[in-house]
Amino acid sequence: KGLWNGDLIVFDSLPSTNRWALENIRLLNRGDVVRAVAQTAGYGRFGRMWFAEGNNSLSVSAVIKSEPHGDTDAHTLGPLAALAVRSVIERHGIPALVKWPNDVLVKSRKIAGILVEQESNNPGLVLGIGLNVNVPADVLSGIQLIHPATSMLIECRRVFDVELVCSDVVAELQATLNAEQTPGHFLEDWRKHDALSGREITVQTSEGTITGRYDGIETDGRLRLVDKRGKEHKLWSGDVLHKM
Ligand code: BT5
Repeated sequence: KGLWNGDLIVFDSLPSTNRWALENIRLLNRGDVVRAVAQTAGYGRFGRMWFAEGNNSLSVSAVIKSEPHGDTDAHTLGPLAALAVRSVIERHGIPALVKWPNDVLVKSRKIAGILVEQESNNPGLVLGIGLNVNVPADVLSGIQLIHPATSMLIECRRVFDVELVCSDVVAELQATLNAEQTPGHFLEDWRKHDALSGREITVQTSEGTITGRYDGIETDGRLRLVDKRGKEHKLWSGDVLHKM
Protein backbone atom coordinates (compact mmCIF):
# COMPACT_ATOMS: atom_id res chain seq x y z
CA LYS A 1 0.00 0.00 0.00
CA GLY A 2 1.00 3.59 -0.52
CA LEU A 3 0.33 6.56 1.77
CA TRP A 4 -3.26 7.42 2.74
CA ASN A 5 -4.65 4.43 0.76
CA GLY A 6 -2.69 5.39 -2.33
CA ASP A 7 -1.19 2.67 -4.53
CA LEU A 8 2.24 1.12 -4.26
CA ILE A 9 3.65 0.78 -7.78
CA VAL A 10 6.71 -1.47 -7.93
CA PHE A 11 9.19 -1.71 -10.81
CA ASP A 12 12.06 -4.19 -11.02
CA SER A 13 14.26 -1.42 -12.31
CA LEU A 14 13.98 2.29 -13.11
CA PRO A 15 16.58 4.96 -13.80
CA SER A 16 15.03 7.07 -11.01
CA THR A 17 11.78 6.78 -9.07
CA ASN A 18 11.66 10.58 -8.60
CA ARG A 19 12.04 11.17 -12.33
CA TRP A 20 9.38 8.56 -13.15
CA ALA A 21 6.93 10.06 -10.63
CA LEU A 22 7.53 13.60 -11.93
CA GLU A 23 7.04 12.52 -15.54
CA ASN A 24 3.82 10.70 -14.67
CA ILE A 25 2.51 13.07 -12.01
CA ARG A 26 -0.73 13.73 -13.87
CA LEU A 27 -1.58 10.02 -13.84
CA LEU A 28 -0.76 9.63 -10.18
CA ASN A 29 -2.83 10.36 -7.11
CA ARG A 30 -1.94 11.84 -3.76
CA GLY A 31 -0.39 9.08 -1.67
CA ASP A 32 0.79 6.89 -4.52
CA VAL A 33 4.25 5.48 -3.89
CA VAL A 34 6.61 4.40 -6.66
CA ARG A 35 9.30 1.88 -5.78
CA ALA A 36 12.18 0.54 -7.87
CA VAL A 37 13.85 -2.64 -6.66
CA ALA A 38 16.95 -1.49 -8.53
CA GLN A 39 17.56 2.15 -9.41
CA THR A 40 20.20 2.72 -12.05
CA ALA A 41 20.45 6.52 -12.26
CA GLY A 42 19.24 7.86 -8.91
CA TYR A 43 20.10 11.44 -8.08
CA GLY A 44 20.26 13.72 -5.06
CA ARG A 45 20.13 17.48 -4.57
CA PHE A 46 21.93 19.79 -7.02
CA GLY A 47 22.14 16.95 -9.56
CA ARG A 48 24.45 14.80 -7.45
CA MET A 49 24.29 11.05 -7.95
CA TRP A 50 22.56 8.64 -5.57
CA PHE A 51 23.79 5.07 -5.56
CA ALA A 52 21.06 2.38 -5.36
CA GLU A 53 21.97 -0.33 -7.84
CA GLY A 54 21.44 -4.07 -7.28
CA ASN A 55 18.49 -4.96 -5.07
CA ASN A 56 19.97 -3.94 -1.75
CA SER A 57 18.49 -0.48 -1.37
CA LEU A 58 15.11 1.02 -0.70
CA SER A 59 14.29 3.54 -3.45
CA VAL A 60 10.83 5.08 -3.25
CA SER A 61 9.06 8.26 -4.30
CA ALA A 62 5.77 9.35 -2.75
CA VAL A 63 3.33 11.72 -4.41
CA ILE A 64 2.22 14.46 -2.01
CA LYS A 65 -0.34 16.94 -3.29
CA SER A 66 -0.56 20.37 -1.70
CA GLU A 67 -3.48 19.84 0.63
CA PRO A 68 -3.94 19.28 3.50
CA HIS A 69 -0.56 20.90 4.21
CA GLY A 70 0.34 24.50 3.55
CA ASP A 71 2.65 26.01 0.96
CA THR A 72 5.78 25.45 3.07
CA ASP A 73 5.47 21.75 2.26
CA ALA A 74 8.51 21.58 0.07
CA HIS A 75 10.73 22.72 2.93
CA THR A 76 9.25 20.69 5.76
CA LEU A 77 8.80 17.44 3.83
CA GLY A 78 12.54 16.67 3.82
CA PRO A 79 12.95 17.01 7.59
CA LEU A 80 9.68 15.09 8.20
CA ALA A 81 10.77 12.20 5.98
CA ALA A 82 14.22 12.14 7.61
CA LEU A 83 12.56 11.79 11.03
CA ALA A 84 10.30 8.98 9.80
CA VAL A 85 13.24 7.01 8.35
CA ARG A 86 15.24 7.67 11.51
CA SER A 87 12.62 6.15 13.74
CA VAL A 88 12.19 3.08 11.52
CA ILE A 89 15.88 2.26 11.65
CA GLU A 90 16.12 3.01 15.35
CA ARG A 91 13.38 0.43 15.91
CA HIS A 92 15.83 -2.07 14.45
CA GLY A 93 18.35 -1.11 17.11
CA ILE A 94 20.34 1.37 15.00
CA PRO A 95 20.73 4.70 16.82
CA ALA A 96 20.52 7.47 14.23
CA LEU A 97 20.43 11.26 14.03
CA VAL A 98 19.03 13.71 11.51
CA LYS A 99 21.03 16.44 9.80
CA TRP A 100 19.37 19.42 8.15
CA PRO A 101 17.84 19.44 5.72
CA ASN A 102 17.35 15.79 4.87
CA ASP A 103 20.05 13.38 5.97
CA VAL A 104 19.88 10.44 8.32
CA LEU A 105 23.22 9.62 9.90
CA VAL A 106 24.49 6.69 11.93
CA LYS A 107 27.69 7.53 13.79
CA SER A 108 28.29 10.38 11.32
CA ARG A 109 27.80 8.11 8.32
CA LYS A 110 25.01 8.69 5.86
CA ILE A 111 22.47 5.84 5.71
CA ALA A 112 19.60 7.60 3.89
CA GLY A 113 19.02 10.56 1.62
CA ILE A 114 15.85 12.46 0.80
CA LEU A 115 14.96 14.59 -2.19
CA VAL A 116 11.82 16.73 -2.58
CA GLU A 117 11.00 17.93 -6.08
CA GLN A 118 8.19 19.83 -7.71
CA GLU A 119 7.39 20.20 -11.39
CA SER A 120 6.53 23.78 -12.25
CA ASN A 121 2.81 24.35 -12.91
CA ASN A 122 1.84 21.37 -10.81
CA PRO A 123 0.64 21.29 -7.20
CA GLY A 124 2.13 17.81 -6.75
CA LEU A 125 5.33 17.32 -4.81
CA VAL A 126 7.45 14.22 -5.17
CA LEU A 127 9.21 13.01 -2.05
CA GLY A 128 12.07 10.62 -2.80
CA ILE A 129 13.63 8.44 -0.15
CA GLY A 130 16.75 6.35 -0.58
CA LEU A 131 17.84 4.05 2.24
CA ASN A 132 20.86 1.74 2.27
CA VAL A 133 19.31 -1.49 3.51
CA ASN A 134 21.49 -4.47 2.52
CA VAL A 135 24.34 -2.62 0.80
CA PRO A 136 27.62 -4.35 1.71
CA ALA A 137 30.63 -2.37 2.95
CA ASP A 138 32.80 -3.22 -0.07
CA VAL A 139 30.15 -1.84 -2.45
CA LEU A 140 29.88 1.45 -0.51
CA SER A 141 33.64 1.83 -0.29
CA GLY A 142 33.87 1.28 -4.04
CA ILE A 143 31.82 4.37 -4.94
CA GLN A 144 33.02 7.96 -4.80
CA LEU A 145 31.18 9.64 -1.90
CA ILE A 146 31.65 13.09 -0.39
CA HIS A 147 30.84 11.78 3.11
CA PRO A 148 31.24 8.28 4.56
CA ALA A 149 28.20 6.02 4.21
CA THR A 150 26.74 2.99 5.95
CA SER A 151 23.81 0.58 5.64
CA MET A 152 21.45 -1.35 7.91
CA LEU A 153 23.33 -4.53 6.98
CA ILE A 154 26.67 -3.02 8.02
CA GLU A 155 25.26 -1.71 11.32
CA CYS A 156 23.33 -4.88 12.32
CA ARG A 157 25.33 -7.60 10.53
CA ARG A 158 22.12 -9.11 9.19
CA VAL A 159 20.11 -8.99 5.98
CA PHE A 160 16.75 -7.18 6.01
CA ASP A 161 13.63 -7.78 3.92
CA VAL A 162 13.54 -4.61 1.79
CA GLU A 163 9.81 -5.01 1.17
CA LEU A 164 9.11 -4.99 4.91
CA VAL A 165 11.40 -2.01 5.43
CA CYS A 166 9.44 -0.30 2.66
CA SER A 167 6.10 -0.82 4.37
CA ASP A 168 7.53 0.32 7.72
CA VAL A 169 8.87 3.51 6.11
CA VAL A 170 5.55 4.24 4.37
CA ALA A 171 3.56 3.67 7.58
CA GLU A 172 5.89 5.83 9.65
CA LEU A 173 5.90 8.56 7.03
CA GLN A 174 2.12 8.60 7.03
CA ALA A 175 2.02 8.93 10.83
CA THR A 176 4.63 11.72 10.75
CA LEU A 177 2.84 13.68 8.01
CA ASN A 178 -0.53 13.30 9.71
CA ALA A 179 0.85 14.54 13.03
CA GLU A 180 2.25 17.61 11.26
CA GLN A 181 -1.23 18.88 10.54
CA THR A 182 -0.38 20.68 13.76
CA PRO A 183 2.48 22.75 12.27
CA GLY A 184 5.74 22.42 14.19
CA HIS A 185 4.78 19.10 15.78
CA PHE A 186 7.99 17.60 14.40
CA LEU A 187 10.29 20.08 16.16
CA GLU A 188 10.43 18.20 19.46
CA ASP A 189 11.49 14.96 17.74
CA TRP A 190 13.97 16.95 15.62
CA ARG A 191 15.60 18.55 18.69
CA LYS A 192 16.00 15.17 20.37
CA HIS A 193 17.86 13.66 17.43
CA ASP A 194 19.63 16.63 15.86
CA ALA A 195 23.17 15.81 14.68
CA LEU A 196 24.01 19.52 14.46
CA SER A 197 22.85 20.51 17.93
CA GLY A 198 25.28 22.99 19.55
CA ARG A 199 27.73 22.93 16.64
CA GLU A 200 29.71 25.52 14.75
CA ILE A 201 28.71 25.05 11.15
CA THR A 202 29.39 26.44 7.70
CA VAL A 203 26.50 26.49 5.26
CA GLN A 204 27.09 26.74 1.52
CA THR A 205 24.15 28.41 -0.14
CA SER A 206 23.56 29.65 -3.66
CA GLU A 207 24.29 33.16 -2.35
CA GLY A 208 27.55 32.26 -0.64
CA THR A 209 28.95 30.71 2.51
CA ILE A 210 27.95 31.55 6.08
CA THR A 211 29.64 30.35 9.27
CA GLY A 212 28.19 30.46 12.75
CA ARG A 213 26.50 28.63 15.58
CA TYR A 214 23.66 26.29 14.61
CA ASP A 215 20.49 27.32 16.40
CA GLY A 216 17.96 24.66 15.34
CA ILE A 217 15.25 24.87 12.72
CA GLU A 218 12.00 26.77 12.26
CA THR A 219 8.49 25.36 11.94
CA ASP A 220 8.70 26.10 8.20
CA GLY A 221 11.91 24.07 7.87
CA ARG A 222 14.45 26.91 7.66
CA LEU A 223 17.81 26.47 9.40
CA ARG A 224 18.72 29.09 12.03
CA LEU A 225 22.31 30.20 12.36
CA VAL A 226 23.87 32.95 14.51
CA ASP A 227 27.00 34.44 12.97
CA LYS A 228 30.03 35.83 14.82
CA ARG A 229 28.49 39.29 15.03
CA GLY A 230 25.41 37.83 16.68
CA LYS A 231 23.23 38.29 13.61
CA GLU A 232 20.60 35.60 13.06
CA HIS A 233 20.17 34.03 9.61
CA LYS A 234 17.33 31.77 8.46
CA LEU A 235 18.18 29.64 5.44
CA TRP A 236 15.84 27.80 3.09
CA SER A 237 18.44 25.57 1.49
CA GLY A 238 22.12 24.76 1.42
CA ASP A 239 24.76 22.25 2.35
CA VAL A 240 26.01 22.08 5.92
CA LEU A 241 29.67 21.44 6.62
CA HIS A 242 30.57 20.71 10.21
CA LYS A 243 33.16 19.10 12.41
CA MET A 244 31.90 15.94 14.08
C1 BT5 B 1 20.40 13.14 -1.19
O1 BT5 B 1 21.01 14.11 -1.92
O2 BT5 B 1 20.84 12.63 -0.21
C2 BT5 B 1 19.06 12.70 -1.75
C3 BT5 B 1 19.04 11.30 -2.26
C4 BT5 B 1 17.65 10.90 -2.70
C5 BT5 B 1 17.63 9.54 -3.30
C6 BT5 B 1 16.23 9.06 -3.59
S1 BT5 B 1 16.15 7.38 -4.01
C7 BT5 B 1 14.54 7.53 -4.55
C8 BT5 B 1 14.46 8.85 -5.29
N1 BT5 B 1 14.84 8.71 -6.68
C9 BT5 B 1 15.94 9.44 -6.96
O3 BT5 B 1 16.49 9.50 -8.09
N2 BT5 B 1 16.38 10.08 -5.86
C10 BT5 B 1 15.51 9.80 -4.73
P1 BT5 B 1 22.28 14.95 -1.44
O4 BT5 B 1 22.00 15.54 -0.09
O5 BT5 B 1 22.55 15.84 -2.57
O6 BT5 B 1 23.41 13.89 -1.28
C11 BT5 B 1 24.01 13.28 -2.40
C12 BT5 B 1 25.39 12.74 -1.97
O7 BT5 B 1 25.23 11.57 -1.17
C13 BT5 B 1 26.22 12.32 -3.16
O8 BT5 B 1 26.99 13.37 -3.65
C14 BT5 B 1 27.11 11.21 -2.58
O9 BT5 B 1 28.30 11.73 -2.02
C15 BT5 B 1 26.29 10.66 -1.42
N3 BT5 B 1 25.68 9.35 -1.77
C16 BT5 B 1 25.29 8.89 -2.97
N4 BT5 B 1 24.75 7.67 -2.86
C17 BT5 B 1 24.81 7.34 -1.54
C18 BT5 B 1 24.40 6.21 -0.80
N5 BT5 B 1 23.81 5.17 -1.36
N6 BT5 B 1 24.62 6.25 0.55
C19 BT5 B 1 25.20 7.30 1.15
N7 BT5 B 1 25.62 8.39 0.49
C20 BT5 B 1 25.42 8.42 -0.84
